[in-house]
Amino acid sequence: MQQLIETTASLLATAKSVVVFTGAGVSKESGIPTFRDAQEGLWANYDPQTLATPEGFAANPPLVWQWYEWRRQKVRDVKPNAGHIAIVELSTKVPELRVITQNIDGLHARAGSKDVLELHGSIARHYCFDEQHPADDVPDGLDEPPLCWCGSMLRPAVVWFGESLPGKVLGDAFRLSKECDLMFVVGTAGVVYPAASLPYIAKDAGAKVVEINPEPTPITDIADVFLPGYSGHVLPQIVTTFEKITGSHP
Ligand code: BJW
Repeated sequence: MQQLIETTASLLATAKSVVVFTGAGVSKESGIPTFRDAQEGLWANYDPQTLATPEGFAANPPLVWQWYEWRRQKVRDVKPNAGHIAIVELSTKVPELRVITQNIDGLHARAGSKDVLELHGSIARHYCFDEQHPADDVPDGLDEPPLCWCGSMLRPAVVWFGESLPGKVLGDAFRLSKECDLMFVVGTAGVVYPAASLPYIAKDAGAKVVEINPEPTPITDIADVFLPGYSGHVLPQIVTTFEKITGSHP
């Protein structure tokens, strides 16, 4: 493993433009269940792939609203972990680093990452189901969706299956993936599209791909380096090794 970390640190030492593409695994060590794990307790009998659809919301608005309230509460109660913080540290040591995340939890920004591209929206914001009017200051703890001024139900500002990703964010993510020379793929199962296409775009354009995940994924096949492990453990080791080989101790 140390050899793989050293190889990764050497790639970083020559990289001019780095993208860190993350999924639910990067927040796991903060105590946020991964998307596929988000079926704890009360939610054990529900399929997240059904809850996270416009059809699921239309069929049972209070159920989907309460699932997101439960997750919003969890997000509020936790802190960024060593993995999120290591990404911020790395951003101070390379010419350019951007975070592209599928996560809706806002933990990269809370750790200090700037200009994070949130492909799947944010659990902290809301808009209405029918007209997409944004809504501020939605109270906590409601059992069912409150109504917008137009009468439509409010919903979380996240991207559900079958919905389009925000166009500008997705366009920027495609561009950065084409232009980077090193992409880290951290804590994603790599099966939800179009997000999962980003590592392939980077690879096809000539970037090196480093994957961090305790389990192999479809992306492992194209990874130049696969680091099996937890991001909160592996990312800080990369920072320390990078500092050693470049003499860039703080
Ligand atoms: C650790 C760890 C630790 C654990 N450290 N790692 C092309 C082909 C096939 C299908 C499609 C396609 N293009 C579009 C589609 C349809 C669909 C899709 O992709 N379906 C697939 C399931 C097949 N995509 C869409 O519908 C998208 N819209 C779209 O494309 O519109 C146009 C269109 C529509 C319909 C047809 C065609 C075109 C929208 C996708 C929106 C996804 N939204 C969600 C919900 C957001 C809100 C919420 O969170 O509730 O986003 S789904 C869910 O998956 C969530 C996540 O962001 C996303 C990715 O999940 P992620 O991050 O990979 O998490 P997990 O839980 O799956 O995996 C965790 C990983 O971490 C694991 O690998 C662990 O091993 C690892 N891990 N601990 C590091 N400590």
